[in-house]
Formats: sequence, structure tokens, C-alpha cells
Amino acid sequence: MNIKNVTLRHLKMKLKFPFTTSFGTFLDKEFILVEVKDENGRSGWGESVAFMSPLYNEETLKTNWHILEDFLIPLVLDKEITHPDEVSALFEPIRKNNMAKASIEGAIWDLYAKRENLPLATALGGEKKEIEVGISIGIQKTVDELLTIIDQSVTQGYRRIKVKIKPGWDVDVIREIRKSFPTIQLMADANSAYRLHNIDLLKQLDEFDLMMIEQPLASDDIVDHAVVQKQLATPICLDESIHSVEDARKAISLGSCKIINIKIGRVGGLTESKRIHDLCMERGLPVWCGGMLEAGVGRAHNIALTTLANFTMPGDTAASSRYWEKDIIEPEVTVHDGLITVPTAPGIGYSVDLNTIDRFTVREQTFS
Ligand code: OSB
Ligand code: MG
Repeated sequence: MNIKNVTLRHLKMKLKFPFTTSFGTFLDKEFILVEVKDENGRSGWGESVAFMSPLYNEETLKTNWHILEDFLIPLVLDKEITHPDEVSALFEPIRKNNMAKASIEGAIWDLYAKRENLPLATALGGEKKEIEVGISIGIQKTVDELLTIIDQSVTQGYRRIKVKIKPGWDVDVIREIRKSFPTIQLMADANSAYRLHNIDLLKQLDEFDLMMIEQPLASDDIVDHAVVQKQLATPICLDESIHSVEDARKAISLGSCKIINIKIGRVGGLTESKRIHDLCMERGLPVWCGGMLEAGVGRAHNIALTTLANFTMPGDTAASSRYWEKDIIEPEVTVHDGLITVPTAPGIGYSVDLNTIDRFTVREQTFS
């Protein structure tokens, strides 16, 4: 296939609820939607998961636009690409900027699958017909409010409840949750809010039978995580610290984690996600697919990836209606009994709703 033009759109969508993590609160979601077109005018779609501020990682919407416009788009325009695995090789000289890379690589994967008349899941090698999902719940004003949301989420069928923690909102909150919900699959995500000297506090969480503690320590650390993991019964899951299959290999060798959260954007694309998945499978670590408050296109990519065999734990890809009054894909993603049915149409398997996309677009530019 030959990429003849690439359109970047900056969208702004209002979230139904504020979403608070240890590093900040999201009221709405701004992101770049990437559309690539081949020689037949056929489109593939990708979504950047970079946020407006560099608080989760160093990338932002603006740095992604710059890297896409000035470096990545020129590397793919008018190139003959036989398979999307070649894209990560083309991008190899450009350091980091993984979310920018993943956004256009994902669009090319979608286009490739459509040209091959295959669902993206099948093109990736996934076989599941439905995937298990959990839900990630932000920090609330009161524990009572959190308990109410957990109750609703359990009733809706979500298979695993993840709550965000930060210093001052951790052990006591988890204790209260366990009192009300003694048997649910529960986990906590710290988004790098602690340091090695907080080890005694982290050890107190062992009491609550959590499935895992996600990313307790610094976003660039795999050394101190290994120290903590040796002293914790609860498995550590790394999110922010894993940017590549090489990072995963090193973290596994050091014993820094027992589980990995794969986010397509954080690791630079679907090809690298597959590599991490395969390595973890070989080494006996389960993986699950993280979320970045994606709109429909990103959500669809997550669903396709999760069909790979070693995604054995429920991911964070909740229903469209949890986040948006109106999503940008048709049909929207729905969850029944904690399961999403994997779409069978070619490519991402959902159609993009161009009218809704237009409504949320604040800037648009085509490169050819
Ligand atoms: O760490 O997984 C995270 C949201 C924004 C930034 C980081 C994270 C999250 C989530 C929400 O946990 C996942 C989702 O519902 O998309
Ligand atoms: Mg996380």
C-alpha cells in the first residue's frame, strides 16, 4: 500500500465526569485523530493518546502534532508499505515520541486490515470473540462517593475494579472498599505517586488481597520497583515504566513486576505491543490492556489488541457511554456482563462518524 495523504484533526470532547488521578484532573479530552489514505482513497484511522499536559509522560498533543507533521508523516508519505510491521522500523531513527508514532502506525494497521478484508484483531493474530473488561475509577471527594460508583460498576458487570490512589488516599480508602466489597477483583493504580521510602505504606496494602498495585514508583524506574516487589506479596504491575519490549525484558529480569499493562500509545504502536505480549507470554507474565480515556477509534484499537491470547486479565476499556454523551464511532462500544463483543467488520470494525468528528474538531490539516 501507498500512503497518499494524512489528515490530522485536533478534537475536543467533554468527559461525562471529571477523572482524577494522582497527577491531575481531566474535565475533557483533547486528542489528535489521524486519518491515512491510500492510492484508492481508502482510509485508516488512529488516535493519539497524548494529553494536553506532560503529566502522565513527556508527550503532549502539541508535541505529537509537531513530531507527526515534521518527522513521521514525511517518513510514510508515498512509501510502498507491504505490512504495518515495517512502520515501526521506518520510525526507528526517531527517538521516543511513542504516542505520536503509535497514532499513525495504528491508522496504517487499520488501513492494512481493511485492504486485506480482515478484522484488525485477526490481522494482529487475535482469536478471542469477546474480551473481559474492568473499569478504572478516579479519586473522589469522599469515600462514600467512591463506594457508590464501585457499587454501580459492579452492578453493571465490570469484571475488575481499579481505583486510583495517592498519598492520603490509599490504605484507609482500600480498607473501606474491602469492608463493603470483600470479594470483588480489586486493584489500585498510583500513577507513580510513591517512592522507595514509602515501602512500609505499600506493604500495608498486602492485607487487602489486591490483584495488583499498578505503577507505585517513578515513571522512569525499574530498579526500585524490583526492591519493592521482593518485599510485597501483591504483584506489581508496571504501566508508565514500560516503553518497549526491551524495557519489558529488563523489568522481568530484574523482578520489577509480575504483570504488565500494555498501552499501545505508550509503547509506540501495535507492533511493539505484540512483541511485549509475546515476550510476557514466553516468560509467564499475564498482560492486560490499559486505557487513556480514549474516544472510539482508540477504544477500537484496544479491543483488537486485547484479543491476543495472553491478555488474560480484564483491561480498562470500558463502554463509550461511561465517558461520552456521543462517541465518534458507530456503533458505540457497549459492555454486557463485563464483556465486549469483538467486531467482525474489516479494520477497527466500527465506522467513524464523520459528522460527530466534525462537531468536535477544533483544527484540521492534510499533508500530502
Ligand atoms: O494510568 O491507567 C492509567 C487515565 C488517564 C491516564 C492514565 C491512566 C488512566 C486510567 C483510565 O486509568 C483508563 C481509562 O478508563 O481509559
Ligand atoms: Mg496506570
